[in-house]
Amino acid sequence: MLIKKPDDIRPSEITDEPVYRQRRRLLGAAGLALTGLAVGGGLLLQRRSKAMSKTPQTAALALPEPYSHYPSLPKGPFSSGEEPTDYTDATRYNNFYELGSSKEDPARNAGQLVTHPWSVRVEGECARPALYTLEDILRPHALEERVYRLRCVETWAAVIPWVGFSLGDLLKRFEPNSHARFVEFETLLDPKHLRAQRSHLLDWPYREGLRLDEAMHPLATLAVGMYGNELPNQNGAPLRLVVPWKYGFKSIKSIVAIRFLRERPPTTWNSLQPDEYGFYANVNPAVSHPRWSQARERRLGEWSKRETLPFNGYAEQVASLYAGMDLKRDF
Ligand SMILES: Nc1nc2c(c(=O)[nH]1)N[C@H]1C(S)=C(S)[C@@H](COP(=O)(O)O)O[C@H]1N2
Ligand SMILES: [Mo]
Repeated sequence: MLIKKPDDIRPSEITDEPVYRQRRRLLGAAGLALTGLAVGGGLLLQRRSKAMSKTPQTAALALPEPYSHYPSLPKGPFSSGEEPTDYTDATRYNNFYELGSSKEDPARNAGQLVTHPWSVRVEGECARPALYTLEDILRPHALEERVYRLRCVETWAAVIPWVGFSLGDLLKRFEPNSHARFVEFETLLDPKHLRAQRSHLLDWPYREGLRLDEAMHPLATLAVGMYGNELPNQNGAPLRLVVPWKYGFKSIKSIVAIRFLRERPPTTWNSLQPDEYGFYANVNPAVSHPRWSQARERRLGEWSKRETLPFNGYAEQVASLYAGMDLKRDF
């Protein structure tokens, strides 16, 4: 045979070292799955090993070593002491539909997201609406490392060391008035570069929203980085929301607009399928998604499932925000 079958090419010939090691790990785990130790991991496993095998040709942007940019930041409030998810997993297995709909697309297409220059439009019920440059937005805020659990509604989960600050500290600077009851966020609309936005995959731009009191909670974070570096494009550079007690789709990426509103805004996933994706989207093991139970979850890089905790383990901090609400109805 003149042509090598892909299987005959050793991964070390075609991949950089961290990817090679990662792939080895996945293949090792595949062995475990076949012996039945990782029941139910099939789909995730398949998707991930596919992602890894495509990585050599497709890793559009190289990532710096962890902690190259922010070598040591003070730990922020409520940081988890749990082991963070592998940096490679957190940056190669993503949801960011603007960069494609499969888990490996965002890393592969990361170069489509143009983040310089960046500005954020602030509008609505506040004293200081304006177009702010990213520098204006960030200047007064001291950055912290906030290690938070992330739980996707699809039942995969992670522990991410974010670099950021409290969303509420930024929102206060715009002086919301007494009519402001909700905050809406919008992602960049740029179909010229973000090719997926030329399709009707979602009703672009991606939109999310919070009640103002949720947004002011100190756990609600604006992130500019992770793992001691600036945010990789696939994770929502240059500025994204992190709401750790809610399903991941609330944590909107690459924010270009913040709007203070009197009424609850329509949001992307809730408008698309209101019976599947609630506006509140608080992590709740007792309320199943129509297609999957939310009782358990699987962390990236792990093969056994964990119990899902109410509010993703942040009930002590946030449950009081929902006092008197029926969380089965207002999910
Ligand atoms: N603009 C935008 N933001 C988004 C998404 C998206 O498709 N577009 N996906 C969401 C979903 S479903 C999840 S689980 C998280 C994933 O974040 P991560 O890829 O950094 O882990 O981003 C959220 N933010
Ligand atoms: Mo998600």
